[in-house]
Amino acid sequence: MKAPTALTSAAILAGSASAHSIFQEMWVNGVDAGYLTGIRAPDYDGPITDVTSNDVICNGGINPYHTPISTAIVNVPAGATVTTQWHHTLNQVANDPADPIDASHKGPVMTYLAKVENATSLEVTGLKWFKIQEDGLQVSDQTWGVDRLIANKGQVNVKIPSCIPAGQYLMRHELIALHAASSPGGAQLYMECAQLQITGGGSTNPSPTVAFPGAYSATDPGILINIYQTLSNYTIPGPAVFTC
Ligand SMILES: *[C@@H]1O[C@H](CO)[C@@H](O)[C@H](O)[C@H]1NC(C)=O
Ligand SMILES: *[C@@H]1O[C@H](CO)[C@@H](O)[C@H](O)[C@H]1NC(C)=O
Ligand SMILES: [Cu+2]
Repeated sequence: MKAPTALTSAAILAGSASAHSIFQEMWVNGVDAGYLTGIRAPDYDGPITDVTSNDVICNGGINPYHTPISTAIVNVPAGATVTTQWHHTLNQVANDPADPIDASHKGPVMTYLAKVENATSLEVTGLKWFKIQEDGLQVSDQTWGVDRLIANKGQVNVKIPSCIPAGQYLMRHELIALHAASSPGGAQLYMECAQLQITGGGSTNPSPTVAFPGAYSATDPGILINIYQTLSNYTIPGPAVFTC
């Protein structure tokens, strides 16, 4: 990790460990799709810190994908709940205190979908992403999406909208660790994309849509932020969540 100059001692402690995370398995309505099945996961668990890089789309650039990349496209009925699983590393070690992610890595958890022609195509630029889930700061007790992810043993429940058109989609599942985010480029973005075949559904065109890169700026209030204070609000990066 980088060692920015003006950090609190908590952030410096947090920055000393390479305690990152990878989204690596999912369940559809409680049924395990299989380890790494339909998920493009890198071997290395490190973050993306340049929000203008193509690596923020689906990772796989500076952190190359584990090979062979899954060619599975996971069937998901519209309206289903997808449960995602994060772990500290791809090859988990027993009794890892930083599994599923180090507790210092506080920040939001988000999920996006983009309709694609071919969910196994590795060409991911130019897609139109809409947000379907977000979990930022609960102001009352200053707990974050990542705190809830840790409490839930690395799992996040994401409801797939019931009204979107059937077809192939990429699901971009992301968390942003803000422990070093008080200096520009300090926020750590972790994301993987899953290959979905959504069935059923409806005919609603989801909106708003955003581009990656483009949806985030390095100076967004949710990206450039000192979390070592009591926050009265937190602006989750990206667009509003689409609902049917
Ligand atoms: C989808 O993309 C994969 C990977 O590029 C390719 O092997 C496959 O032929 C494509 N399928 C179709 C139907 O175009
Ligand atoms: C959000 O919190 C920041 C820092 O605590 C504060 O400066 C700002 O006024 C707050 N904004 C709103 C809309 O409450
Ligand atoms: Cu980390």
